[in-house]
Amino acid sequence: MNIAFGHTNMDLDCLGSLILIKKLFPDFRLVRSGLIHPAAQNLYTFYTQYFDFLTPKDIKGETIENIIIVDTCKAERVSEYFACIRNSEPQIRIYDHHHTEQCNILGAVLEGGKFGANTSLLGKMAMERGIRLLPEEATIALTGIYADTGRLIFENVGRVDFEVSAWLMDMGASLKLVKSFLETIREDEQIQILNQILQAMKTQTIQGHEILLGYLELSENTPGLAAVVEKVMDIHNPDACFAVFSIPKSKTILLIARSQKLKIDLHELLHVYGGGGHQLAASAKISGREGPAFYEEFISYLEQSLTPATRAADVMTKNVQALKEDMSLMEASIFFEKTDLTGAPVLNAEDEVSGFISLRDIMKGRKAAVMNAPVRAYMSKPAATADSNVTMREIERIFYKHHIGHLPIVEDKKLVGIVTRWDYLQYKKRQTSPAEEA
Ligand SMILES: [Mn+2]
Repeated sequence: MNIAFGHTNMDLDCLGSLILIKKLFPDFRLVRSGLIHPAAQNLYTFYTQYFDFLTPKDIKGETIENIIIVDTCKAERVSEYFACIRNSEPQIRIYDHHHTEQCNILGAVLEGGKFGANTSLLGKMAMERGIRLLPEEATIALTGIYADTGRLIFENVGRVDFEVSAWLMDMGASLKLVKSFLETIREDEQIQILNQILQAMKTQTIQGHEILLGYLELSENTPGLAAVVEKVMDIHNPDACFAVFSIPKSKTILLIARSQKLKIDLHELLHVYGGGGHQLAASAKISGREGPAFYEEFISYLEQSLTPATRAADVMTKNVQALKEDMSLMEASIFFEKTDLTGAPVLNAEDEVSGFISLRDIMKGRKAAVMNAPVRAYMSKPAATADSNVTMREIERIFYKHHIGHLPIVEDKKLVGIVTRWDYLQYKKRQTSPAEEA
């Protein structure tokens, strides 16, 4: 007998992968986990018949020749199946997109790669082999891709995720159904917890990062807490969010974390608490601790462990060229032509930044035919400035508030640098995309 399965607590990407395994390897039977992730429950209920699952019990006593594992390469995440496989020495093949993880399933042949979703890895194979899908199967697979890629926007997304998604649309996938299966908050309980945690959350600046922190006691463990925390992220848009749920009855603490910056590496941070996940999303379960004491300890742990946020001094261009207030518009115009700049800070007689002049301001002077007028008369003033200690968050706010594209950086009233909109966008790109691996 040949069998295929995914990790325990099957999620949407796991189900998407399995439906494609069924098409790619028709002589393999799918085995279901005893646990279905709450986010996948709805899709599973509607489409069970398309998987034709066996349970781990069904394979007890069978001789297993071949095994395919999807969406994990960790032995501890497939132990429920192996507990039922005896008297067999099967060949094991793994299709897993967690390419940075170390495989610990002995003797297995691993096929992986950089895919936002595991379903995309198998979808690419199916696409290349010219396999056709039923619309329902295409919907299941596309839901898997959308779920694991945050609807094709996460940092792990690559071109191939889009290609496979387009192919699934051709196969008749329904975006309406995909959307309905992705609704993560649908239980009254979840909505209640969302309201409570929103009340409890407060923003704290730690090492220059805007951190949202919250503590909530629950009477029992409730499924779908991660989805609740993701909603909170959407609403508040902090650099990172840490929600501590305490269940006093069982002396358990659930710590759920989400980050928008690689500088706040959650995988690294939650490691000490035995947590799992990746850099931007992780969680940990802590047993035998009192909630309030743990929460307090965790905040001071964050204060000590977070890498300081990027500041103006880290990204600014130094040696900025500036203009003088009493220069004429004509001289300024020549300066812009020579330097290819579109704007520059203006200094007064004391060499302090007193305004900012752009090419557009000079055009106004040209229209009015007053090119002999001093820069002072056409510059915008006072110029928005900031010191070199301001964080990128604060710079973002200044840009939005004043609708400007250049921010002169000043120390002791003297110009020391400039941060442009371009610098800011480059920084934003960097903070969620890790450098390409060799
Ligand atoms: Mn996955």
